[in-house]
Amino acid sequence: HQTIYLADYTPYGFIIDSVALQFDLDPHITRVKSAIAFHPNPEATDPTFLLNGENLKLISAKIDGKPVTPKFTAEGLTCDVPDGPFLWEAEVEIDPTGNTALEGLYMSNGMYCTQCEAEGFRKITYYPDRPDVMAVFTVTINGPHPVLLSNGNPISTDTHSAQWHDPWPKPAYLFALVAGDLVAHPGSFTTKSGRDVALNLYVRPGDEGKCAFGMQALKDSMKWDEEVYGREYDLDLFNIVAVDDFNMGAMENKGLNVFNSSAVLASPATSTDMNFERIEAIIAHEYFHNWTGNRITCRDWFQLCLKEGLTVFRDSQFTSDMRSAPVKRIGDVIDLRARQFPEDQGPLAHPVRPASFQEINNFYTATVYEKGAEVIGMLKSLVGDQAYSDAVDLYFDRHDGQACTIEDWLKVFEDTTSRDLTQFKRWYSQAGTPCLSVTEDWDHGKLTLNFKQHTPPSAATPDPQPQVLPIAVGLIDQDGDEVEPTVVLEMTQAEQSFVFDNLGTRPIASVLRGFSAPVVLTQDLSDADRAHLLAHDTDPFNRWEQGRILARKSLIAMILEGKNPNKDWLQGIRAVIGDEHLDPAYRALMLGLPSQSELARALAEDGHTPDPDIIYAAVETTSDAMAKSYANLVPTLYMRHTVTEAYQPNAAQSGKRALANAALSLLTRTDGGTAAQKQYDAADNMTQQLNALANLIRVGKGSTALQVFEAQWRNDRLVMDKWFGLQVTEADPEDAHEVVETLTKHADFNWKNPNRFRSVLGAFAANHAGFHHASGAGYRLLADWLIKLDPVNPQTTARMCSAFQTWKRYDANRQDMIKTELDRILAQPKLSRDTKEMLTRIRG
Ligand code: BAL
Ligand code: ZN
Repeated sequence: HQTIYLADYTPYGFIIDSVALQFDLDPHITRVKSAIAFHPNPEATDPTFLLNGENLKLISAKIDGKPVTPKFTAEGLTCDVPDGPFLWEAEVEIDPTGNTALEGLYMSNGMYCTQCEAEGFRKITYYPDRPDVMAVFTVTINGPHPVLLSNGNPISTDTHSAQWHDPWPKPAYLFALVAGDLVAHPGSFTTKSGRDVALNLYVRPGDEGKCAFGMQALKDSMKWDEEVYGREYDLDLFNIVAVDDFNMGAMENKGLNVFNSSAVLASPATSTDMNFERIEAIIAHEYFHNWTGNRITCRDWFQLCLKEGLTVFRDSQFTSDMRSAPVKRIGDVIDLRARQFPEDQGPLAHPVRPASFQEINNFYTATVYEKGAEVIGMLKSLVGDQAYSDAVDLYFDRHDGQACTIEDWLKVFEDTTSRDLTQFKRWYSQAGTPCLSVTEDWDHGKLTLNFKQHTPPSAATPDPQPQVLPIAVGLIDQDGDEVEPTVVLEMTQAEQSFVFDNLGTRPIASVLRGFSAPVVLTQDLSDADRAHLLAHDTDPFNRWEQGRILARKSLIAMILEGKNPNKDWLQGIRAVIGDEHLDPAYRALMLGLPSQSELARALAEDGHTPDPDIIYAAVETTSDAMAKSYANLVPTLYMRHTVTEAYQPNAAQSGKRALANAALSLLTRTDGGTAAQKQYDAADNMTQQLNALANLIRVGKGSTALQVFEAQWRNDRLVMDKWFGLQVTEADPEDAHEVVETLTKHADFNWKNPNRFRSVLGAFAANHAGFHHASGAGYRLLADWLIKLDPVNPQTTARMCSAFQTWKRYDANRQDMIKTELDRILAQPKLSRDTKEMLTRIRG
């Protein structure tokens, strides 16, 4: 397979004046007619006329009305064309039913839908399928379906035919078509300049009751983008469609967002608080793309973080404003450490803007998205809020309607702030998580913080250079008072010291407040100092972080030295969770423990070989110790925060439920499941029902509830995904692989549906000790399923290969068994480009 390099970019040889498409829909033989007006691009150096195409049957091709015979290439076709403007017309045949990869035009439960990002449009017709080719589309859809949708505004709708026009030039990846027997949940929004926008959420009949929350989230997003970024919506219509078979979470097609139904459908009875929050964030994310992605798009796919990093950053600002900012920040950091750090520290490490790829689908990663958002957060804290806002305004003014690069993005910051961002740009070009260490000198009222940074080399970045690090620091004195409020230190060198003067007694430094840079911090603080920060830090992130570090140290001492859980840590957490002045959601986070794979990473970082069984046992013992130590507080916490009013998915109620459910998990360890069974029987919402069920499974009393649950929800796909997933997540590691085997034989295990596949196999890869079972059964099982799925859906298969990315952490036996499985998959004839690239990189 061919490797594509950022350095090789050249502009396309032609500019498109207009695109007209006609679809005659048929489940097996859909005809697509295209009429595309081209003229030569004066800025291009290569005049070759290339159109991408994949799995297309060409019926006819004409240039200026005359039939032509194109030459087919690996990428599509090429053809001799006139010197000046010309009209390309083609007719192709495609098979939506046979399209199980879910890229291009495909069927999901009898409805037609599309997914074109990144390179799916070439499976619909011959076209220059690259983001820097932007065009105005007119689309005609013929088919016997009540609902026929495409981008933009409808210009005519008859029975069995609809015509759409999108006035905004767009790249092909933003094209969308949906057709089927759908019902609309309508809404409306008036923009700040008075434009009335019709809103619709289209769902399959039966799902009407799951639309209200998504619709409200859309309106909240539209309002927020006007208020915070000054961005208004730009069409008369905004449609969202829910689709059951979808590789990603959702897709920001212009005026016609297509959503994985799990990322939009919500009701109290079927969705958890976490589902509601995620749905609100994804709706916001896709909506915000209208400006950061659609109006201003990417020049090429190497620039993916230009739209994704920025849009993730924007959606996290939105969630922070809608809910609790500290809780959102802590959740984001937990997620970054769980998904991005392993990527950045293993064989898949790549820069936020990669320099090369084989299959772009493999670069929709936590690094591009989440680290990409962290980079923007750092930029904002370096330049300040006002300068950030000015720079972003300039970005919109200067680049509206263009396909841009990271250079364009950084330039607006340089132009508005006169800062030189040359060194900062390394955040886009270097892979790897910087390790930051800090030591202190104390001398008569003067505290010196001595920082060192170093990024481990990787295949992608063999010789990393120092990064620009915004390090937010505050000082807390021995009485627990803040003697120095947060300042942002700007570190640019490999080693650098910062001085705080005129201090009375020696304070404790609260470093990297708010997780101001995505680094691994080593700070030489005593446990007593950490406990002091846990009790008194004014920065909510760092307060939580100190608890987390103490928990991790306690767990690692148990794992390596067989010690008991640290009593001071238990005591410190107890004080926080019992403090009724604190937000319940925040207290629930305080009760969390580092994940088992995070512990494995920490051990490996310190040169130890992690043993998944011992890690599992240490976490269990610690949870038991918490349950015992907090035994006289837990029932009160549980009772006090159990919500009895009508269910609302808002932050206040969901925070209470999070704390009550964290308390229930501890309670179940001492009462054997009595309270969980009671909660299960009384639950009128999915948050309480599912949490009770998890606790029952954990204490071996889940079988009846699981049957009851299945009988109640067997006709609800999204709830059944939870039923499948929970059994795997909560399975005892010893028999997790057998649980998975059994579930994969269930009549409803429709493995071609990505949500269902992920609910079982994805959950399995996340059951750390179960997946890494010493027999290797877990590795074999996942490999079997990846081999089976690859010919059907390469994208979802490749995504799931990352379960193996940490393989070099483990012992020689496990490494050998994993290697055997990687090689077995790699030896499959006709392995997809997606999976092959992933496994080759992981294998190293
Ligand atoms: N653009 C792909 C889905 C998303 O990031 O919104
Ligand atoms: Zn996005």
